[in-house]
Amino acid sequence: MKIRRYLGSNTQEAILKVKMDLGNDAIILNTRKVRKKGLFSFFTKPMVEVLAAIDEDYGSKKEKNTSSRDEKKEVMKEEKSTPKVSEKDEKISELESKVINMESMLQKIYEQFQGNGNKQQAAASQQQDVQTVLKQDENKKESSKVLQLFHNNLVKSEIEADIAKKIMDVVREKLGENASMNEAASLIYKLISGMLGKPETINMRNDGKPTVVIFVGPTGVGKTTTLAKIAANYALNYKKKVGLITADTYRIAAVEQLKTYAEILGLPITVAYSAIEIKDAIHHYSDKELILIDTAGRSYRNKSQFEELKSLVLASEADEVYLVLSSTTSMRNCKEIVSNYSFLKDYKLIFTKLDETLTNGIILNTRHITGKKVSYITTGQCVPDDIEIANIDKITKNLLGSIT
Ligand SMILES: Nc1nc2c(ncn2[C@@H]2O[C@H](COP(=O)(O)OP(=O)(O)OP(=O)(O)O)[C@@H](O)[C@H]2O)c(=O)[nH]1
Ligand SMILES: [Mg+2]
Repeated sequence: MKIRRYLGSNTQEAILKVKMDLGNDAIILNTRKVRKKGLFSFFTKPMVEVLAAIDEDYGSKKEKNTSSRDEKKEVMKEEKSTPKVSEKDEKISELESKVINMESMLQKIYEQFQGNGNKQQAAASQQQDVQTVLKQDENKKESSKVLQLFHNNLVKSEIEADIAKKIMDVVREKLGENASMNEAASLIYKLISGMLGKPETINMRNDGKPTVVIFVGPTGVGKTTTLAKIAANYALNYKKKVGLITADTYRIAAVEQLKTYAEILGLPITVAYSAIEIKDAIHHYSDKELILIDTAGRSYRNKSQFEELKSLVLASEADEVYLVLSSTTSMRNCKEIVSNYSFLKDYKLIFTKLDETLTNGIILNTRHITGKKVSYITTGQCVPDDIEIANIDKITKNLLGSIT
């Protein structure tokens, strides 16, 4: 018994194919609607599948008949005479047994078809699994590349290696290696801006007494210029009564420098040569709302100068101390500077000369090392314009860098 499958756009077409191939003796075992395989099969019209069977001998009989057709033409004509009754019965019982065989075969074929279908399905899903794993792998590679790019940016921004690592460790812990560019960027942004904290400027006293602020820091970082910028802003924009004191008596030019700013701004200025004179000067300004004290730049390597500075800061009983640092300082030197100024109980950070650097790494590093609040940043030599309250958003974006 031969079993074959025929496809047609409709039942008639499929049955015609059966008859063309197997002849009129073919038995139709089953018909069903099927769809072609493929990505867009769902959108195509279903086909009709016909499962047809024919006696195994049919083909050979057909061949034999065809090959000896001419020779036997005459004989066949003779044989066409009506068969005997016993022969008919024999044929019927033979057909019956064939049908029974066919049924069981059909069952087997059906089961086989099912099995194949399952196997095909399993193979297809296996293939899909492999593709998913490959895709995940690809994504993983892509995302770990994303995290690597962000890490590189932090290092390029001159963020200390241990701080950059800490940030990326949190990112990996919270988002995993599969973090997308946006997820990673927004988390790193949050972490950095959180580390930088909210900037804090001068907290004015509200008990009627003047708020005393003293500026300290290494030589030439921009203490005097920054003090002049702040004085101008409080006097001109906030309309505060401001008094200036300079304790930088090491250089005549230093005193003259602040005197010039005071004259331009129309603010009083007092020169203090010692810790006691500072106390007197502050007392003298009791009618003022804000007193700003300039100090001489101190090399952090000069111990005796540092002792003098300590006594000045103590004598001033300043409400606030500002450590002025230039953003052009190397991180190595900056660490040494802040360790030398660790005698200060509390202070806020001012970063100058941001116009001279590309990266803002020093701000995050120093904030992280000292735990002190960031306040102002200065961006040029122009008094009073080139100063602003540290813009955490801008600094964070600068540190985050861009990824293309
Ligand atoms: N580019 C740039 N230059 C600045 C900035 N702030 C100050 N300067 C310049 O830095 C130089 C030193 O400024 P000063 O204000 O005298 O510095 P200082 O810390 O008072 O110096 P000493 O009193 O000698 O310790 C001056 O030429 C300033 O104009 C800034 O934000 N950007
Ligand atoms: Mg100065």
